[in-house]
Amino acid sequence: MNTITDAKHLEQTTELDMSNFWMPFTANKQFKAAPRMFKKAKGMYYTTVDDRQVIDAVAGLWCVNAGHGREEIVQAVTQQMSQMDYAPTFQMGHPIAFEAATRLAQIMPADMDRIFFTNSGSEAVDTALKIALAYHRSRGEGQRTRLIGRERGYHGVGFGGISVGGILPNRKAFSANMIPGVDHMPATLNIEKAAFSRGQPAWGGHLADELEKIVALHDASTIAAVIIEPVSGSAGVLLPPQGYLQRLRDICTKHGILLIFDEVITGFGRLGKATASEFFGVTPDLITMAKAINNAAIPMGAVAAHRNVHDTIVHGGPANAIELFHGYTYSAHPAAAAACIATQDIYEREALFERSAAMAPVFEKAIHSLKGEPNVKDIRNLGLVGGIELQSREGAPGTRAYDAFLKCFQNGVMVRFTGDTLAFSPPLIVEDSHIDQIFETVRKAIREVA
Ligand code: PXG
Ligand code: PLP
Repeated sequence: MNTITDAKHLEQTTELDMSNFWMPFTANKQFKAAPRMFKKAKGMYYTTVDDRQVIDAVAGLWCVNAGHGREEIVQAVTQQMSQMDYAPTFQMGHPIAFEAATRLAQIMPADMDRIFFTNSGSEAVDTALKIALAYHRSRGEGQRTRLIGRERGYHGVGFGGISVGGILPNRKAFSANMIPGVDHMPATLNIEKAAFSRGQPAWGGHLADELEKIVALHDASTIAAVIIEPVSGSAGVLLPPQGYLQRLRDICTKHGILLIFDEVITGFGRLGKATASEFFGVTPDLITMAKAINNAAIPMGAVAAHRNVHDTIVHGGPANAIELFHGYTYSAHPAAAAACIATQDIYEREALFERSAAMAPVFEKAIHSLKGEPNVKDIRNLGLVGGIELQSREGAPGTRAYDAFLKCFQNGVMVRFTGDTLAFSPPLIVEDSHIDQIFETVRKAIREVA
């Protein structure tokens, strides 16, 4: 049994049994031997169990876009829980579910206003893939079953998501059971050609043409959908080269293939607009979202579908028949819906998407000021997302970034790391002084792990 016996790490309790919680995406043994624990969060800061203030440079896990502990959300959820804790949305409804869908529809690209609720990004991804298959079947093209993802893509952890995803460790143990008929386009990162680009790299737009090669191999008549993250976060902040997304859109349109943008990270102001689709001016057929949909207060995800996709499925069948055999017990859970509406109110009232756009140049300047520090191999940024890729240590990949992450935490900054890339995605309420504190701490940490 792993326990923390050092009373100073804990409030009130002197011993915490850590053996039962099997932690997600965590080195369990390493963590439990030297835990990092938070007990409170407000605004830009966490408080550790031993009462240190730690600035949140990643908005939790890319999700707390309005900052922590927002009273309006707490009140909306509390009020909803006491009024009605739960009601099903299978053959029943409650107004707040419809209201939440309408609020989301208002900020989605034109005509992408049909909203299916899930409880996470992973579920949103599997839902979107299933909608794509159902759409083609409704059109009498049920042979369109192939799905196309991208190397280094992250689409959550469901079987659908890991099949189209391209992060090898997430797939390896399960690789014999991937869903069949999936191909992957190449990732867009090329450090030799585009190191230290500010914003979208000039090199690499032609990589979209790899999709044509896959289409030529299988024939468009067998392909249902292409799914990509407009900007990928989890794999280490990979940006779409200039022109790349529009080219993918054009190829998909030409061949009748649905395009899915996985906006679980890019949605809700991360790039300075409601969606990356709006930011880049490229409209997909389906958008997945989660995380900042309700400031991560209650688990929630969603898929926004273009009316054409929705209407093809929903208006294609008889009036009394269930059109899509899919849904979750907690789809549009009242508490999550209340949090969603309260969060959208905050985004609107405080103009946080615009604020994000306004802070992006400050963030860009600060992160790129680390060029030239020891082992800094590349720096990539767009909106309020950034990555610093460090040179890996010989024979020990990932350890340099982990050590830098630890130093940062000890010095009051929580960053995220993946491989040897440090990732940043601060809450959109971030101020100049926070940005200074974050990157000066990171600078010091990088020097210390040289
Ligand atoms: N799609 C994308 C693009 C994501 O970033 C998911 C789907 C899955 O969402 P859920 O809610 O099922 O986790 C994500 C989630 C990291 C990290 O290390 C990123 C995510 C999740 C956990 C860790 O950067 N993104
Ligand atoms: N497993 C069993 C046995 C169930 O009855 C259900 C839902 O009724 C599920 C899984 C799916 O749960 P959820 O709807 O929360 O995704």
